[in-house]
Amino acid sequence: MRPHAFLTTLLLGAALAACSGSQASVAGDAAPGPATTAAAPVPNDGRAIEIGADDTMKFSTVEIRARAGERLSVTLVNKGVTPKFSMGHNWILLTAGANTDEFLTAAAESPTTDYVPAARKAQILAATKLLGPGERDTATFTASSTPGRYPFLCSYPGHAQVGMRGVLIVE
Ligand SMILES: [Cu+2]
Repeated sequence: MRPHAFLTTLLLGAALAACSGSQASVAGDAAPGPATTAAAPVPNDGRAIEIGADDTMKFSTVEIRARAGERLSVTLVNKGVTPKFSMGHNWILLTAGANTDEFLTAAAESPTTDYVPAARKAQILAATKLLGPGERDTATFTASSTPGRYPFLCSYPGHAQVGMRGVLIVE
């Protein structure tokens, strides 16, 4: 009697373990959904430019040169490992006359829109999404027909201030 009860307990335990195991596997199967979507081909009919970003808060490219009216596809790749909530990166190209300091101040006050200030959207010429580690996103746009210097930056609070900024020079 006792050995039988013991065996039943063992089997019950095994069944529970199998059950929770299968639940974990279901959750695991669901997780790749968004990742698969993110890996889908992005529209990039412009000249491809890849910019890396990582936990050191630097863009791998801080100067881009383009012809007036040239089509560009800028892909930002977050090669860091720190979670997005404390180390997200984006790539935002602004108008030539934009005040970047004021833009960044407004961005820091816009956590609910991934640090993209809604009131200053008119100053944004192109932008990627805010990326977590391992993510990438492409912004395809046509460079201005007006030669000049167009600032770009990461609008995550504090990042542009320590160097995540650069310039698109349209010639
Ligand atoms: Cu950043």
